[in-house]
Amino acid sequence: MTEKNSELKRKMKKTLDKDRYQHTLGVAYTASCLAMRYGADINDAFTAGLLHDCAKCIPTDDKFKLCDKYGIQLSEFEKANSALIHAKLGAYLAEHKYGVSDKDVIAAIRTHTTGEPDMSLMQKIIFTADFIEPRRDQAKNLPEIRKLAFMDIDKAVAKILHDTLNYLGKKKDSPIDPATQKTYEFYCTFQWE
Ligand code: DGI
Ligand code: FE
Ligand code: FE
Repeated sequence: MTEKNSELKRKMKKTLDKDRYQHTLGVAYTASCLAMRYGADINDAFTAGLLHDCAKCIPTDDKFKLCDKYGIQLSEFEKANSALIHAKLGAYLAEHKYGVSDKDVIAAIRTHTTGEPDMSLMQKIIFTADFIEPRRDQAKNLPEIRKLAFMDIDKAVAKILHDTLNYLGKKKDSPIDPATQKTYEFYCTFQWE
């Protein structure tokens, strides 16, 4: 592991709770494997995985204060659904607190929750790794999506979005972020079946 990544790993162990830290390691290693498969930079994928949830354990009040302080623009949806804020705030902290300069790594952190249309390989890797890392066990169709992720990442992204929209649609009090919907509309042309 690079010196920089070991340092970031130590920092994440300090700032995240135990479960979130274990999930973070799962995402970092899964993202590295996807990078091997698709020819992305392995160390960058590891960095993005390590930092993707770096803002997750900040109390909600503080998340709003920090976004205000740093001039991070939140959508109406994010203001009403604070669970989504950690993606944008995390991308900011990755750059300004943790010293990441790679724009693609920062973008991958920013879009890891909702995705966005026409993502780069690194963005798709983090979006997918977050969903399939070994400790995840709640989502339907995980075995199939895990296989698909290593066969055709666009199809995996499409299926993850499809299942997420389906799941949120059925759940009470879980409105769908227009950003997630837009991402699905872009990726649904990649048919997984
Ligand atoms: O941070 P993680 O738990 O690893 O996973 P995540 O970043 O994908 O999701 C964070 C939270 O955001 C999770 O509780 C699910 C929720 N979420 C993702 N997309 C949407 C959403 N919530 C709503 N209401 N609408 C969405 O479109
Ligand atoms: Fe997250
Ligand atoms: Fe995550």
